[in-house]
Amino acid sequence: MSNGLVIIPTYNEIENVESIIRAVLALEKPFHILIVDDNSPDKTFEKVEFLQKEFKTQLFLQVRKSKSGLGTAYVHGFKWALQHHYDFIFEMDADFSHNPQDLIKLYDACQTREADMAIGSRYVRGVNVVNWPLSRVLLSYFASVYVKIITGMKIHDATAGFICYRREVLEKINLDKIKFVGYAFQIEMKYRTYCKGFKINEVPIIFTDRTKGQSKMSNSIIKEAVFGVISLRIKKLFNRL
Ligand SMILES: Nc1nc2c(ncn2[C@@H]2O[C@H](COP(=O)(O)OP(=O)(O)OP(=O)(O)O)[C@@H](O)[C@H]2O)c(=O)[nH]1
Ligand SMILES: [Mg+2]
Repeated sequence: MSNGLVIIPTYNEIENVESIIRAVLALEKPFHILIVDDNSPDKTFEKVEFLQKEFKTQLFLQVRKSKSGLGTAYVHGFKWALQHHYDFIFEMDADFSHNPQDLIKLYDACQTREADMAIGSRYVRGVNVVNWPLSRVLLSYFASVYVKIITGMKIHDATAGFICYRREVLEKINLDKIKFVGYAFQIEMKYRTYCKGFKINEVPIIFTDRTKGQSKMSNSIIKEAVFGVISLRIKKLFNRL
């Protein structure tokens, strides 16, 4: 049994999925993994099913009918994690942008109760991003500045998707109300956690651009974030968060 579950949403990650699973399960801390796949056309889920024979008690899989966005994939995973009694629940990408070794740092921050939510942050000390085009770095960096101005949250990396939550946080947040799909989802989770008064810590990490597989970033994801932040702030004003 493990007290920590790493949720990894996947869509067409056939080139990454086996290595990321092996890298996480080789860590000295025995985490479990839940893959939430959206019926990937490249059959990522079949590779996971095959690996489940090797990692019977550590690797779990949920396959949804069709591509429905990263936000709802995580909400699905969070509910599964709570039902299965995990105390520490992680968000991580499949594409090795997040170094699996850093899971331990995030875990330690939450396990020692220093944090209820630990964020793997690119912008605590300068900008720690490897191989991203300047346009992506600027977009992501200024997105965080924008979020800080609108919401007042003092978080350097508001769109980060490498996170550890103590289960109490996910129990307190009404997961059925989460509707955002991309970057906005990451911002929304941080804002709801912040508004409930939980302790948020940023742990410095180095983020590396994916070398295999395709990005799912799109203009609609950016638009959702720009308007989403304003709508979150308005909801908060009317006490409807
Ligand atoms: N289940 C599911 N997973 C998704 C979906 N969209 C993205 N993902 C996964 O979410 C993680 C992050 O997606 P990325 O495409 O890497 O998005 P990003 O990190 O913003 O963009 P890049 O780093 O530029 O590729 C990856 O593991 C994706 O496979 C989706 O609609 N459903
Ligand atoms: Mg990525």
